[in-house]
Amino acid sequence: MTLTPVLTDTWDAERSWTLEAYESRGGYDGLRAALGMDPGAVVQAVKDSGLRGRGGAGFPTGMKWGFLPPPDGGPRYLVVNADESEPGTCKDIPLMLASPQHLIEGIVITSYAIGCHHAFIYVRGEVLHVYRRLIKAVEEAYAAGYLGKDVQGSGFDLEVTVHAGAGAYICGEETALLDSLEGLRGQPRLKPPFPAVAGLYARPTVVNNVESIASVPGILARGADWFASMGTERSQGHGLFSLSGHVKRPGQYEAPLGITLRTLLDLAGGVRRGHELKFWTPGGSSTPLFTADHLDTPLDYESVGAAGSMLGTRALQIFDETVCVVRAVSRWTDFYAHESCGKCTPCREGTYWLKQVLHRIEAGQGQDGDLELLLDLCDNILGRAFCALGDGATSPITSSVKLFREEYQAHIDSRGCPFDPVASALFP
Ligand code: L3W
Repeated sequence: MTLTPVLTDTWDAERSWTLEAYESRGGYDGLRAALGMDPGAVVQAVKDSGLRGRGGAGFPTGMKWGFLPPPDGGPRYLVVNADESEPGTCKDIPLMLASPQHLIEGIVITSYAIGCHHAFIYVRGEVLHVYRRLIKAVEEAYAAGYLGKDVQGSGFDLEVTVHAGAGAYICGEETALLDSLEGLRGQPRLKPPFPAVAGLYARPTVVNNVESIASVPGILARGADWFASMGTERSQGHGLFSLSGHVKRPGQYEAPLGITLRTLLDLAGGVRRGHELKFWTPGGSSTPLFTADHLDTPLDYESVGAAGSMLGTRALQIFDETVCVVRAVSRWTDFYAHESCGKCTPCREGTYWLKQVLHRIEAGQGQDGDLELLLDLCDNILGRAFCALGDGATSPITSSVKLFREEYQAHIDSRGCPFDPVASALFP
């Protein structure tokens, strides 16, 4: 299996982020095709392509669009979730920097398909350079008649607003994002109702990830069959795989779903010289860890799920044998405890306690029974938190205790980190 540069096709072009560069490589052909079709046929094409949400959950995109109730004369919205902030996840930000018109073309096609006349891009606030690039790209698209009144003479009108968040991971959860966009404190809402029924300003709303929307132009330009011919039977199409950590050439590798880490590592030059793979995340820090035993697991939703993890955002963080798993998991847990929005007790209190226990184990002050305590805390969060953040916080802990229990125990028994010579000397 090899790379399939579709979203990444223009990234090496001179000033790839400009409309001129995008159009010179067939940009907006998908929109021209879509505008010649009935909106319902555009929805059907996306359904037929098999595209599944690229933000982590893998929900079928065309089916989500199909959940919108019939038009009632009131507004309906498209909101692009560009709040990428999960540790390890680094695909949407490079995509928006290198090729923002890909996203904008996808927004116009999607809006046309679902009957939306005002779309929003909710972008992570800390990445000011991406915010600026999006603003400029939207201005270019307005000037060229791809946005605004009567898009390309079609009679279809569309306004796009770029909104910068204020730096909270929870606002990547779709309903917290909607609250934040409405000017409220970003905290998840109870579902149902799903956003498709009552979303932004309680109106029917489609919330999709950046990569999902950016994948739509290719489907319209080249056909649903072309997209569905890539990947596996139930995980179709191409996707961005982000390799980071102890890999020779980190970066975004675009390939059909179902590719393996072994192949991706070959393409990326392998684990850094002289070292070997110890553990990795298939889909960001919220997904259970994998080891070298999973090098040949096809990276599609079904195979990764069957192997006990989640494909998530395809954020492949590579850790070699020099890394202390307790330390890595402890850092992720700090993140979840810091980012917990506080709305529900299992997540707010649970992540705080997980952090305390992990810190003391890491510092050589762990006690017998701490591993059982950690697992018990996870058990009391998993499935009991208000949203996926709580569940996600438990994944690296439960999986790492299962895979590396001796390493945790060694921290407790030797009263220090076996990977840290200073700590080991202090606690002989
Ligand atoms: C209408 C129904 N709509 C489901 C929609 C729903 C949503 C989508 C998926 O979490 C995961 C999470 C993270 N009628 C519907 C319906 N929908 N049933 O389908 O929903 P859901 O609840 O399965 O997932 P989610 O809440 O969107 C996303 C995982 O992704 N993740 C997170 C990565 C982080 C980022 C980031 O930093 N930006 O992406 C990584 O693995 O743990 O499990 O739209 O409305 N009956």
